[in-house]
Amino acid sequence: MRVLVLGGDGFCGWPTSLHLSERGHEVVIVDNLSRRNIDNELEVSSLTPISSMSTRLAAWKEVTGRDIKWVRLDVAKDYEKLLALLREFEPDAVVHFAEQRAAPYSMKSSWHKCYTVNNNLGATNNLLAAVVETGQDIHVVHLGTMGVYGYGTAGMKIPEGYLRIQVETEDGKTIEKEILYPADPGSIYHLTKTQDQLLFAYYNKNDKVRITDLHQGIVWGTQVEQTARDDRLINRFDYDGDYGTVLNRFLMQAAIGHPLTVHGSGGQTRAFIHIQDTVRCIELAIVSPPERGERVRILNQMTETHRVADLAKLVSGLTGAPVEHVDNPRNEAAENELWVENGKLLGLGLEPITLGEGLLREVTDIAQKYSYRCDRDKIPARSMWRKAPELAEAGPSGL
Ligand code: NAD
Ligand code: USQ
Repeated sequence: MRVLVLGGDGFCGWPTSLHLSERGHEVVIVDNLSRRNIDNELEVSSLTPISSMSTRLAAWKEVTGRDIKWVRLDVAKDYEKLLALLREFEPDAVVHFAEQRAAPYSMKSSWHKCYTVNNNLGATNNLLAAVVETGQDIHVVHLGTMGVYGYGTAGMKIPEGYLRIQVETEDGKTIEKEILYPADPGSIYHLTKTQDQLLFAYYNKNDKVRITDLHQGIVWGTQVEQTARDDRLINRFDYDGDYGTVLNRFLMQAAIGHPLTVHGSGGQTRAFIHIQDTVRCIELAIVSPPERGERVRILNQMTETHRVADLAKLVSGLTGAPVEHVDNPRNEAAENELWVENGKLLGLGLEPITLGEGLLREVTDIAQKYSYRCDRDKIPARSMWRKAPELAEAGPSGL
């Protein structure tokens, strides 16, 4: 298949591109390198020494003999170039990773809020408008987030995208319907993902665009089979207070003897998936697209759920690192339960890597090996969800 990977230089996009290339798909990457520029803005670098795009692609060619092309363009701004590329390449599928993905970064200032909304919604709408304009039957596979649902489940399992409801009509009848699960974003970043869902629903209804939206949990781990083959192919590892996600941060903190930074009580429960499973899920989604005319297919791309405090305990037990409960900079529920339906990807053949496997290897092979590159000053999460302390007192709203 011909696959266009938008955001193919990123943490999920790079290993996905290599995985798909190795599986025989023809891959073209689009990326504007905004993520690397944000590292410059934040004065931080990936813990792992990532190579430039041209070095990465030359190394892949050298190691496997396979070509991956890279086109540098801004999906949110360069609409005409994107349209021309779709017309020229005629992809069977477009995998859309090209968004600003950090919740803390999206909350840093009003500028960061505007950037995140303009970038993410601009990119998604440009892609969908361009797909329709080409007249081609392109399957759009988007990386969404578990966070669109909020994390409170009122005692029920979160279904895969749609909620079955019953409505009483005026003449006393009961009608059954399926609606998009009510959106409950917890940050400006998560808000953009809930709005992406409406763009997908509309273009799917009006233009019959085939769309798969993968509601992914927090990704942990660094390497996949292909990125581990050569140092020049290594994947990025974010550990800083804005882009580092919780489990990878704990693994790095343990490696350098830093206390594990649990926000508040650590009672927050979240969904997780290993990066190797991410790339497998994306391939599964690509090779079994929805039918034309089928509604947007939503799959929950996660394999297990954990409380943050339990993760800290697990990593501490493996490494001896102390646990520190720090003030939570976010406006989120201190405690929540989370049950998630994920039968669709399992049904397509996903065999999950669980947390127990590989956790310690991740600490030694990646976090310890590159710990000399860590800037300890970048570890604390300094992006605040609310400015005034009196507002923070009010506590989070939500389900
Ligand atoms: P990332 O920031 O590492 O990668 C995103 C890539 O997209 C970067 O290389 C960036 O330069 C590029 N990009 C951003 N805006 C662009 C634009 N306008 N034009 C062209 N390129 C652009 O993020 P990631 O961790 O790889 O996440 C990829 C996707 O998966 C995101 O949409 C994110 O919301 C989703 N996701 C990630 C996680 C996670 O834990 N990392 C979990 C769930 C969902
Ligand atoms: N947390 C800590 N200590 C830390 C860092 C985080 O306790 O040092 C807590 C946070 O307060 C939060 C939880 O861990 O309760 C998760 O935070 P995170 O930064 O790991 O994840 P999040 O901000 O939700 O975002 C990440 C990705 C995002 C993706 C999302 C999936 O950056 O792109 O959409 O995970 S999900 O969480 O399922 O919505």
